[in-house]
Amino acid sequence: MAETQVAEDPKIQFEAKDYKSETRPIWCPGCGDYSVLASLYQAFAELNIPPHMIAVISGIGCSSRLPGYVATYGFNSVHGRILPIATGVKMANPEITVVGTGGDGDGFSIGMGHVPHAARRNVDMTYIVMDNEIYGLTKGQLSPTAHVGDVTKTSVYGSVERPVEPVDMMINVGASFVARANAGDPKQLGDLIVQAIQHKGFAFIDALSPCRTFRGLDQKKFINEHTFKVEEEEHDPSDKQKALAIAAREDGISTGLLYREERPTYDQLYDEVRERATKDPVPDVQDILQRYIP
Ligand SMILES: Cc1ncc(C[n+]2csc(CCOP(=O)(O)OP(=O)(O)O)c2C)c(N)n1
Ligand code: SF4
Repeated sequence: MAETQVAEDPKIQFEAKDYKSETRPIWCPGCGDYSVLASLYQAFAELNIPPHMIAVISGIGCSSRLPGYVATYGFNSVHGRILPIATGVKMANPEITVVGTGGDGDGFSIGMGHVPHAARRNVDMTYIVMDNEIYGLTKGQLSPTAHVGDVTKTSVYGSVERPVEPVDMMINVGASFVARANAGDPKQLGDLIVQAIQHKGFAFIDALSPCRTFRGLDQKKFINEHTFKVEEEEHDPSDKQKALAIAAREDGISTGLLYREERPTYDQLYDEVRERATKDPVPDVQDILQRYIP
């Protein structure tokens, strides 16, 4: 299995600024996505991964602009298609550190069909959802992670829809690393991204990232006031039932590493298949055709 790549020359120590592209972010002032970007730079530097060994893949949305702001390989795909593209990149070159970054709408609405498959296959990648519970880029429509009663441009009398709970869902569909973070706490988020990239398998981080423009100041305040860290509760991330229980607690929003398990990754399993297949004799096409010719 491929190890996370570190700088080939041990004397080279990359710094956060080495991952900054020349494009300046155009997110609104106060958008939580700035913190996610800063934490990502920090995590890459801490792991000392050469920029040419990283691919950041996104869909469409404010949050999906992120690959343009990192000086690594990147791909800005169509709305909701982060995970199939990221899977392809990883399978084509398992040495690459693959990071998917996008919004809650991108991942859990139009892209939802891809989520369980990447998770159950245990594709070795990190998927960070910048969860603002709204569609930012298209100006404030209802997102699947919005709460019952939320007033948005498309739910003017309050949402009546039961929300998707990203963390519970990810544990249940087979993600082998599941975390939640307050984007406004770059230390916590940066540490979690480091652990997610080091994890061999599908690592998901629900980054609570306020949308200043369409959610106002209240969202940031709410996140800061209601989140608590699971480390403070001596949580055991290998216990699935406890992870689900702490994720569902109603007295606060748990953040930190909620669940982790070790199991073979998709590219590792495919390597084994490839090895077995190459040992088999190459079948003769004519022989095969003869079987179907009366
Ligand atoms: C196939 C398709 N459908 C719809 C759109 C319009 N669209 C672009 S971004 C977006 C939602 C963005 O919301 P989210 O993914 O939560 O990201 P945010 O902007 O909040 O970061 C939508 C519906 C599109 N670009 N392509
Ligand atoms: S609209 Fe919201 S999500 Fe988009 S850049 Fe502005 S604050 Fe961020």
